[in-house]
Amino acid sequence: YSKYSNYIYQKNIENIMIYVLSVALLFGFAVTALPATPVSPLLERQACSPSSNIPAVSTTYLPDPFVFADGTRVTSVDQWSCRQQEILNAYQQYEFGDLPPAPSSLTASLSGNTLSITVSVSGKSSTFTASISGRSGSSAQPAIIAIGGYSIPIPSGVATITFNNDGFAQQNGGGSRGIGTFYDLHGNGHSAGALTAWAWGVSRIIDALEKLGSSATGIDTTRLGVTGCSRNGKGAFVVGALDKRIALTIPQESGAGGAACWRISDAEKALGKNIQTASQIVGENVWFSTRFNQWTSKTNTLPYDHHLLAGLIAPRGLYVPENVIDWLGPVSTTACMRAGRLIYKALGKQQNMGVSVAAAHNHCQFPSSQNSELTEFINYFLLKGSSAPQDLDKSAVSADVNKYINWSVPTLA
Ligand code: MCU
Repeated sequence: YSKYSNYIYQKNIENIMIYVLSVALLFGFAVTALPATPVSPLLERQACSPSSNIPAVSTTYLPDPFVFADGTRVTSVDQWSCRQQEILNAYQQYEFGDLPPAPSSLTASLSGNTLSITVSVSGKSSTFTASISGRSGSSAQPAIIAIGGYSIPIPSGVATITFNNDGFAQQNGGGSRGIGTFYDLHGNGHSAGALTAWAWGVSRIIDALEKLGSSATGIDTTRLGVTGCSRNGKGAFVVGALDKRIALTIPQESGAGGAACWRISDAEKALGKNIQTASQIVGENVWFSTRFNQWTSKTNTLPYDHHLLAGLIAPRGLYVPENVIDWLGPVSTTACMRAGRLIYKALGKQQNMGVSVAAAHNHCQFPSSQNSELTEFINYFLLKGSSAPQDLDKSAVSADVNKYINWSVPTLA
């Protein structure tokens, strides 16, 4: 018995020693295997932790871009980036629905001008395509991603990539919610409205281009623009806001849900204008999350407005061509985008955003009077010309931004 117990005792000691040794080894390994993470990004991440539950407010003024929901003021460019994350959270909470993260798997191939992208999300997989045109020459070119098509003149040297947004998320009246590739992947009850769904799809096009590389695609992904008109202009605006890889956003005649501010449009409606408002738009189509429905009759409670859609893009390139058609809300788009430009001003980059509300012309027929403005933006942001666009703030209607704001503009840069 004693021999046996001694044996067990010995074995126990051995086991304990093996255990201690392996823990020590594992620990040592783990310590040496730890990447030499620089402390600053970690601290930065800790420093920016915006709330994902932004409370409603009550103000007829466009909310102050430069104050966090907790009342802290934005005093630097870094803090602006953090405030942008908070604004993005608010947009998702009230209007867009959730923007899903990048998919777990993505494969891409290019055959002629057809880019095919297969994405998998939680075990579901789907393939969609985008068509590229206008590639020429041997070096990688900039490209403009066209949401459903484009109606601006695009110069040679700039390729176009057409995204079939309707196939990705339908926009065919109030009954078309939850249909298309996005909802096949994420479920037809997903909270994202069509604009957000499209933005997620365009991000996958950019992922695919990055993955294949510029020598295979002929596209330089550091010089991407996005455009679309009217409903697709709302889409272009949201794409630019949700993907920082877009260097130049050109939302054409986007009106309500794009360049117009909900509050100003409601005020204009109260003055008797035939203008599209939040209450009307949510019944017309499925551009937004159903989360937005409960706010449309009280837009003064939104903790953001669409000047902050421009703010999500700032200081990246943004050219906003609009039209004076009543339904688009020319006073609203003019004042709202002027408020957006104040954010660019605070960042010391006012010229990076141009507002141009042109005199009456057919909807989505880009007037030649705007050609030179567009050219300046494309030259600078996509063709890498050396001169920044001239300061651009033009409107065929008068709209005083100071009537709609009660905040001042800090100097952040
Ligand atoms: C300006 O964009 C929309 C507008 O929001 C809708 O109310 C209207 O039905 O269609 C416009 C549009 O997309 O025109 C092509």
